[in-house]
Amino acid sequence: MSDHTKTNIVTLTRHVLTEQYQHQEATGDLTLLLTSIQLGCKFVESCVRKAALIYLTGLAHQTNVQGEDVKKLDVLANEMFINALKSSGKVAIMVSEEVDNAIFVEDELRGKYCVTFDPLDGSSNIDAGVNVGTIFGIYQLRDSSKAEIADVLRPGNKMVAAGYCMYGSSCNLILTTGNGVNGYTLDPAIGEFILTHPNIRIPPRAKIYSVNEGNAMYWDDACKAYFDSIKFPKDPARKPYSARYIGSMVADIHRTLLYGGIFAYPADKKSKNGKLRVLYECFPMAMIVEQAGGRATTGKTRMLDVVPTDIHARAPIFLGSEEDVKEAEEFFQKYDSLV
Ligand code: P6P
Repeated sequence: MSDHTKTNIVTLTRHVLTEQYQHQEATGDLTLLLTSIQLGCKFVESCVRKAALIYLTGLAHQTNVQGEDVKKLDVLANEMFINALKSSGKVAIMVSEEVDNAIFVEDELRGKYCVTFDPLDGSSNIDAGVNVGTIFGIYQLRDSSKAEIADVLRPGNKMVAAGYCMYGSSCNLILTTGNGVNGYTLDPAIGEFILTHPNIRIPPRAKIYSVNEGNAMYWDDACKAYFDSIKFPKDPARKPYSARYIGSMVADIHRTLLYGGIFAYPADKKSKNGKLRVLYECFPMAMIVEQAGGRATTGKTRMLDVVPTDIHARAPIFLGSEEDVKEAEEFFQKYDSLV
């Protein structure tokens, strides 16, 4: 008798279909949309893997809407996802970190989903071989909408799915469709994402904090006081937290999701709304972390309740283990009330 586990492979598509079958109204459209996202991820993975060999690293001598230097891989990844999503026939609106304005798909190819994405987040780390990733969030068009910008300027709690794909020692795709979080690993031999991390749950607390301390001189007093409270605990029974910061959001969040702790990109005197973008960084990561039993906040309000005013709007973010993030929020509230 063959080893059943080796021939009963649960691919991402099969897993999502099984989950979707439980919803009477499911049409298979989301599964088909996710197939086009998987294609984009496989393409980017192959480019990242051989970037140095085919001179894809280095600057593309362009700057993006954020005014950041664009790397060749950014350009390739962005074009790939736009083409894959458009040709799926399931998308009406796309918002890309690399494109100034929202992209409205022509009528004949227009579907019912809106996809926000950062095609290659953390790309400033590519030349150093550090993990980078693609982040995406998915909304459905509002009822009877013909596709307007208001369909994407909605709170993150209206998203129907979110995920990221991390390009590192292996290629891991983490996905939620609103019913928990699952992780899939690309098997390049068969070109399929295989279920390897079913029902991911974030630990309720862990002694790890992940923030760019190089910005500490710009933080407000409440933020400085919170991080000091976990680095220099007053209670002799409590040990200081460990610092872990890669500077590539997908990598930092993936570690936080699996090991726990708190990740933060606070607002500061340099960036009054923080650095990370709401639609294609904060919201997808907040949905994933909440679906895994964690918590995500701006420091004052639940991240997924934020209503973005612009497709490239930024927000401060603290997310991770529920107990750690709750402690930070209580700290800020108490500190603010003292000041
Ligand atoms: P800093 C990468 O450029 C990015 O958008 C995220 O991936 C990452 O979390 C953040 O910026 C790092 O920013 O200011 O710490 O280098």
